Amino acid sequence: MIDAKKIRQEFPILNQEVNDEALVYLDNAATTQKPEAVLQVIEDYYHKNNANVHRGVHTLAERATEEYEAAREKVRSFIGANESAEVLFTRGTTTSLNWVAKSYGDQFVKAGDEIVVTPMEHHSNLVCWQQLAKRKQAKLVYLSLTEEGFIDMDDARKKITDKTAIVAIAHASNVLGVVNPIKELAEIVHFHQAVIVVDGAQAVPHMPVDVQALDADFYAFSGHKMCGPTGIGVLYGKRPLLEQMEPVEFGGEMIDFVYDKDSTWTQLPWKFEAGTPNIAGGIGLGAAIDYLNDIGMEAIHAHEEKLVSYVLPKLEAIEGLTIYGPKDPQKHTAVIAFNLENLHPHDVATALDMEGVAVRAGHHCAQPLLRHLNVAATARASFYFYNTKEDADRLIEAINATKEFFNNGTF
Ligand code: C6P
Repeated sequence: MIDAKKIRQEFPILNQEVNDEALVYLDNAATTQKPEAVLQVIEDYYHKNNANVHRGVHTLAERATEEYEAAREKVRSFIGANESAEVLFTRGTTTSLNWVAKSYGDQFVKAGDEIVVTPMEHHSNLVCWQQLAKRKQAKLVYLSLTEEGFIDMDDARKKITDKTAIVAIAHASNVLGVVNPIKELAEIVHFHQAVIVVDGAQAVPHMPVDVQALDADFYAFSGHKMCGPTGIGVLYGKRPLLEQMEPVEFGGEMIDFVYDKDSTWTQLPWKFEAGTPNIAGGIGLGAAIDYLNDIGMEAIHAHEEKLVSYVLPKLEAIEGLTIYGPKDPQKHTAVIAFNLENLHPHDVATALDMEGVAVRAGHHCAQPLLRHLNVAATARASFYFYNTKEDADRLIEAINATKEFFNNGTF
């Protein structure tokens, strides 16, 4: 069991006041905070080992390379990949998904093929497929959602066909708080000889993920949403697919031989990683994985489930508050999008900030989903393992104070 009160002491940023109130950070779906242990590893790297990787023979270059490649191995083990060659470091989920669309998509998708997505996709897992469909005269097909926001699997079975080339889908939604049945979908997708690309940005930080058990062909996520630094992310791909694919970027690090008119590529995973990589970022992500492993992903998941079971009914009990996504706490991740009747979510988020409670408001980079929900924007509270029951209480109190303020003009 997690002692969140103790754990949060390890996050220096959480120990501050905002607008004269103790900070309650509930914007973890946007980015998470970083524990001292991760900050220390990054600082140590720059203090002691900074050098370029894979090139030098001197001691610092060897140390930097060793640390960076050790981080790749940590990622491999964390997501259950078969080998570290299948783990590509990228700038984040967005870059990872763009690489698949640009490389695999441009090579293997043909005119008339279908690319299947859902209305709940983040723009990062949608716009690159729209662009690919345009480049290739392929068709974008949307799966239907149930009332509560789950994928309608009967519809999925009808829409994923022999015409399907790619199914691109979020593992967990950044708005609805649903987890999609990736393994079940992968079976359908593979029956039709297509590939499944999974956007794991909101899943990997919050639950144990095993890419082989899911049978995902590609799986993308970001370091900054799991206690790591910004500017580093991962694209997992099955070796036979990555082997066939052309790199997206060209330059140093990724070549084997450079002739006057043409070049050959080095082996996986470096074939895709042109230029000096985000070395400190990779090492920082490795440290974040060590940190999460020490706590345990099962324990993190269980703690978040407990928080949701505690806070969701309290939110539901607030008059005039609408929650988007499933009402059953067992089926809802720790991302809770909501609106207050007659109030703009930006006003709600600003009022909550005055109470020291940080939430996000807007379209959450999911405009098609918000159109589907028939709203222009929502407020969104998103919890992580360092959030406490008291944080949840502060959210409820702040929402009630917000209602009071807008109704009666006083806090
Ligand atoms: N969602 C949010 O507040 P990047 O920016 O590349 O690290 O991650 C993009 C991304 C992709 N997929 C999903 C499901 C996501 O939630 C995100 C990032 C943040 O919801 C910032 S918009």
